[in-house]
Amino acid sequence: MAPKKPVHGKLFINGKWVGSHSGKTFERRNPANPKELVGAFELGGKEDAKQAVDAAEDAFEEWSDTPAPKRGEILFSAAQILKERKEELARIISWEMGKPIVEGRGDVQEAIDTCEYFGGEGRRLLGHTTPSELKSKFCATIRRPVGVVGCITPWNFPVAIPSWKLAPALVCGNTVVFKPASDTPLCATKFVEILTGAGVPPGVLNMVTGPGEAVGMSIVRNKKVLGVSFTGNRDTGRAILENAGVKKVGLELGGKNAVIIMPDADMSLALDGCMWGAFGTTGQRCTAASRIILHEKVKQQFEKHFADRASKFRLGPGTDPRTHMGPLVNRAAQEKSEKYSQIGQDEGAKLLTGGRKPAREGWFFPPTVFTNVDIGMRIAQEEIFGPVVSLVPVSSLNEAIEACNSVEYGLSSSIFTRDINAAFRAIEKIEAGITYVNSATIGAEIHLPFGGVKQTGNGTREAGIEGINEFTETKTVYVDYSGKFQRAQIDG
Ligand code: UN1
Repeated sequence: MAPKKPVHGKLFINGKWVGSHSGKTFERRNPANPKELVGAFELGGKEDAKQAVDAAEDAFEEWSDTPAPKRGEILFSAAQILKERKEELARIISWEMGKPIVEGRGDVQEAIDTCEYFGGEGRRLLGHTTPSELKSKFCATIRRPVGVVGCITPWNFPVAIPSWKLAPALVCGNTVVFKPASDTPLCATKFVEILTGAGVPPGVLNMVTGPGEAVGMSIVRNKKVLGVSFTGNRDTGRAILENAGVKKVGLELGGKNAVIIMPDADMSLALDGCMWGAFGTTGQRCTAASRIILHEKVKQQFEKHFADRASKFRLGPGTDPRTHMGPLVNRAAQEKSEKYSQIGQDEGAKLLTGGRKPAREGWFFPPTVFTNVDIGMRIAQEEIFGPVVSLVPVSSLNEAIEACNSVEYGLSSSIFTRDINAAFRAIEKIEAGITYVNSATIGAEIHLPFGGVKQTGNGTREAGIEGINEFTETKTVYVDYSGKFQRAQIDG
């Protein structure tokens, strides 16, 4: 049973659930059935963001002095609570955001993995040591927390992505102001409850719900905030960079990810991979496969089966276990998929299936497949963030790689082939942060770095061992125990 009672969500500042200065709330509705209210959430603003930052600043000294293994233990407890409440949370995710329940469970599992992984970082947070050029001198690096950090998260992985940011931020000794997406405030509230229940002390983690311009930008502009981590759309990412001033900023801004299918590929595997990569989470992943670059020798065979399978997908609420694909997150997302379906037809691509919103309640849109897409067309260049896929025919591996690289983004990519030379050539030449061989573009594991090149980001990576770089400053330490005055570069 999905929870059905509307919630009144509050802000979380200095260890207390509080109302906003505005005294107003905003609503979130079930995307599969917009008549149904998920809840009303406090409409935070500049004042609330400021209060949250002040609370985080006050809590910083004690938290950053807490031994990192103790901070890690709190994350292990959070992982335990997430395990116990996995099913409940998965249902809330499906209800509030729309993804099928099986994917909701995956979202929670990703948060469990992340809390366990970064819990373990409490006993690592490795620096390095290296010899000195001088005698009797010790050289090393240690990691220090950044300070107060702002974590601004999207709705598509409403528990997992917050965990990618909050878990490393906390274990590294930062205090946090968390601004979740306004489409998934309930998931964020639950995650904060769990972290607090696991023992995160008051002031260390604060959450302010509300509009990006008022809340998010106040956090970004606040001089007491020394780091910002953001996942979301490119325009917001740019605005964050422009407003952050001199701060540590980590950005993950989406993709236009491609799967390359070579003639020697296992076709049934490639079909399964493309269905999952393109239509998993209703195409609403930064890593979603929105372009399939097809070798002309397998074009006919592939497009027929792919469109056939896509047209048989069952749309429905995420909470219904029979659902293949849930709704889009909101009306604007549905309109965007519809708009691009029209653009594709106007550009002269051939629509094989989908393209029109169904006559039913909810923000649904069917799997939509275009073929004979020219790589320069807008549907093959712009991020749609919906179940709209472009099949692009090519005649060689080089042409496929060139097509793959012809976009501004560079997050994920994939190639289906049995030819090891082709696979390694793709690994080397594709401009992306992630390349899969014989697997879809989605499904990154949390102990490996996640992020992209070109306009996908600004060079940071989340998750894995590199995930702590975003939330630590490196301090270089020199200890001269020679008892003499020694000058580097001169006395060596
Ligand atoms: C995203 O789409 O922003 O690799 C994150 C994946 C998931 C995370 C996606 N583990 O598809």
